[in-house]
Amino acid sequence: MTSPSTIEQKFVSKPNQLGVVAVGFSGGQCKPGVEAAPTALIASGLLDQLRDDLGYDIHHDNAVHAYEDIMPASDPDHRGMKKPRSVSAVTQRLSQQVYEHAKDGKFVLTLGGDHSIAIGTISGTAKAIRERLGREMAVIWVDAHADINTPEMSPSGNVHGMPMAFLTGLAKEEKKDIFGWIEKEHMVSVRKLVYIGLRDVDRGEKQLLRENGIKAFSMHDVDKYGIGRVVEMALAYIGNDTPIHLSFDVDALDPQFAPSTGTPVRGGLTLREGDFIAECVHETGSLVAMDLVEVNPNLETLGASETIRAGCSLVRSALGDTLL
Ligand SMILES: [Mn+2]
Repeated sequence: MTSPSTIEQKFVSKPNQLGVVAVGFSGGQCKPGVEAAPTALIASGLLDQLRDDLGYDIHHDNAVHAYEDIMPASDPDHRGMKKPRSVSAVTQRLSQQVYEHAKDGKFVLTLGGDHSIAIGTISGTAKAIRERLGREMAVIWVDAHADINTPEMSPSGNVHGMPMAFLTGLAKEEKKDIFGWIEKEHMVSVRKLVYIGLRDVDRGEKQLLRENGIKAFSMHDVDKYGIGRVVEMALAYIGNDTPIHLSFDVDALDPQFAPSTGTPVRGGLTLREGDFIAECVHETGSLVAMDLVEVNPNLETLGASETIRAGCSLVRSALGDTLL
């Protein structure tokens, strides 16, 4: 029996239509395997559940995109960034794919892939929401990491640690084939960004968050206030008249619940706390898009299926599944 969400949706004109983009890309970091996540998530029944249990019409091209046709032949480091042209090309294409769904008034679900793909997803929804509704969108970034390093600040050079820097314009690049395609219309204001779950933030990032007054709830805040109050404060900060893009890195969850991910950090959210965030964001009626990233089914033989199950649960919760 299907039980669609009863929440009235404010910013998607076709609330029972779900655009899905499956991104099998791992070039924003160095560990192979994260490109296998969309196939694993879909094989475990995620899209069937969204259709059969939650009543969504799924718009998916039945492809897991690896974007091999647009990979540059040569991709030397630039400003310390690894594989800058590859990540740029993939995210530019992805931006267009997400934009097409969002422009049409559908929810957009993107299955990654490493977190660099958020450059594509968020730029795509931000542009579509500006055009369709004349509004700026907010981003809720649920993650152990802030992913807001500028190339010069980044200790690793992996672009999956930089997406929010490019999306807010804190990092800029002129070269069109290295994120120079990101225009104002693709960007998100630092005032519309909220973090939840942080616990492994680089020195430079801490300074950047402070200097720009970026709203961030770390695990310290979750411990202090409880997840209920944290989510309440996060949503109050965004306000109820702003479309929300939820970018969920599975490493926000404690490794106990999501062990199979590239950069696990102890002391994270429980699965229920993760689901709770997603449920509350759905309840706002303001959600327009969600990313699920950094599930890496190849890293842990034992923990892979658990991590995939956790990922599916987060997506279902964000799309309106309820416990009762
Ligand atoms: Mn991340």
